[in-house]
Amino acid sequence: MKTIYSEDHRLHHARLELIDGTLKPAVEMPSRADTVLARVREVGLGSVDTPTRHPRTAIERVHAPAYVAFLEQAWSLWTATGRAHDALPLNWPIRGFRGREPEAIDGKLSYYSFDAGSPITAGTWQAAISAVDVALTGVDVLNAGARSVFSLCRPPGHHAAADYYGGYCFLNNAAIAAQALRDQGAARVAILDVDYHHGNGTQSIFYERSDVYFLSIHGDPLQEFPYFLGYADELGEASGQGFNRNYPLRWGSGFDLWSAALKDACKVISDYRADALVVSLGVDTFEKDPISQFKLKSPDYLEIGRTIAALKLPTLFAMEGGYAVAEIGVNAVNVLSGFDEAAG
Ligand code: SP5
Ligand code: ZN
Repeated sequence: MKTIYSEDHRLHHARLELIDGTLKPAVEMPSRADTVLARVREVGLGSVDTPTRHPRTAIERVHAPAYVAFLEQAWSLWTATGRAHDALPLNWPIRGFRGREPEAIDGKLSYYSFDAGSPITAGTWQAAISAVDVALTGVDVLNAGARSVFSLCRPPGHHAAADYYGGYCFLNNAAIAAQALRDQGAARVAILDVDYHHGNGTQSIFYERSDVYFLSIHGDPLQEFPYFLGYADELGEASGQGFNRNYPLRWGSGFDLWSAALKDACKVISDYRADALVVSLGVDTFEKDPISQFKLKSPDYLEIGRTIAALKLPTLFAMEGGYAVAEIGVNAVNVLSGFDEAAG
């Protein structure tokens, strides 16, 4: 399968993130994508292509224009107040607060985010739109007739909703790709999110729609970030009732429980008769992931790829999380190799 990759991911390079009550070197770092790309080349997965620029309208099919404009301007507004280090919000409008957008950049950061662990840097906007181009070029490859494509997106996207960022995500690459597939002819699209964390952004974007079915296997929100979404009883609302599925699993879960969830999810996707599949491919389910609590082993990722291939759908893999940098390449590419092997 072809890989789509842009060097522009490097422009997003956060120094520190707030985690565990302290500022630590950011785990979502450029070397993650380098390791995955190196492994793609090492195993000879297929050609590596540069993305083409796509119009901003494709982003605004998913994200609020005011939010996109905020992301574009955030760094210049932040530095205009005399700061040269990465930007982080500090507080949020919890119960009883007003929901009005502030004028001050510090207030805007709060207004458009849900966590203090996702720094905005000088190059975040450029990197984020390049990741969207990586995803949308993947859509072009599928529409040209390919069985599958790997969009090596960075920064990741699945925590980003229509008008807020968080969880290291700014623009929702997978959601934008799914919407583009719909706009270019697919009647029904399924998004299967296998990242360790719940894809709260993607879920919220499609929660009231029946044309995009979102399914996610992830750490139980009672125990794990993002805590406030991802329960099994979230089944969609309005027209989207019955078109959302969550598989929360407890800390310590291994591939037995995980693969049972995957098989159920694949049955749901098959019954939905999707025309195309987007996989939010996070490999932070790995046993040695530094911020996660599942116990998947490297060979398990081959099996995940084979199982997904059995759906026999045009499939776009969009890179999400995975922070065990030494193994992220082997694990992510194992999914793709397992898919290719089974797809023939
Ligand atoms: C795309 C993606 O995988 N985003 C993940 C963002 C997670 N950020 C916060 C994680 C906080 C979890 N607490 C870890 C405690 C480790 N001792
Ligand atoms: Zn994750």
